Amino acid sequence: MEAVFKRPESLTDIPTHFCPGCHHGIIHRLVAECIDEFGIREKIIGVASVGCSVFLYDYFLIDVLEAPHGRAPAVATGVKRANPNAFVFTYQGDGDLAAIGTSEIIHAANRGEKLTVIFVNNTVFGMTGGQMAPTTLPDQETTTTPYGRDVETAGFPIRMAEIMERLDGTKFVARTAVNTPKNIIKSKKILRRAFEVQLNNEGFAFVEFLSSCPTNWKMNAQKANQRIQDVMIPYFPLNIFKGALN
Ligand SMILES: Cc1ncc(C[n+]2csc(CCOP(=O)(O)OP(=O)(O)O)c2C)c(N)n1
Repeated sequence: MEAVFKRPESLTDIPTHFCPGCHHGIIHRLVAECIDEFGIREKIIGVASVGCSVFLYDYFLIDVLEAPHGRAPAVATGVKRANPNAFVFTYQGDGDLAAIGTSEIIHAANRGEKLTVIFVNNTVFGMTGGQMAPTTLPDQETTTTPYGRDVETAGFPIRMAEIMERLDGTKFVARTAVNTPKNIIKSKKILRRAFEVQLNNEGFAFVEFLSSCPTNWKMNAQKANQRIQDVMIPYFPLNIFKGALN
């Protein structure tokens, strides 16, 4: 029988443990396809964050380092500077990148480190049980905002891609989603371009993925995809903020 669909070689052959409807699996696949297509499995080094993203090292057949919470861009900076020919990327959640790690991401981007940052924004602290993250939407119920996020006391959701866009050190900045087949196809193009930016030694690339967390959002996978469309995208618009697809 002719195979029309197969696992990228950069992914391990083990079943995923992510919750049903979680988007990490789709994003992993897109990253793995890029690694395979650019033929960089032997020179790529991933830096995983703390949170559900950490399981990167279980699912990728590549070298992966684990950074302390939020510190992936700092660790990746050291890895890349010590190995300028390596392809170095971080893979971070919103609690990791936009809360405890805000300082590291801002300064790595501002320094123009030649890194590729993959930011998975699911608007909650997923692994620890659904607490409010900086990206939690106004009125969104979480375990620490049981009556909904009140912006008067809990502040506003942070739009990280827009902040990255304003820094002189960044070369490519985009926000994308994988909630529909069309968005997945677009995401692949964006991710490929983000890879090229580092492969061409151009500089810092940042791709924000709007991602689902059906377990902590307390809804099924289908409704979670709809929530991304109806609630998240209006607040976090999909766009290529800096740079362009070739
Ligand atoms: C220094 C430190 N503080 C707190 C924690 C606990 N902790 C583990 S995962 C996590 C939240 C991660 O949230 P996010 O980055 O949004 O990732 P997700 O699980 O949603 O993918 C926290 C606070 C930790 N591991 N280390």
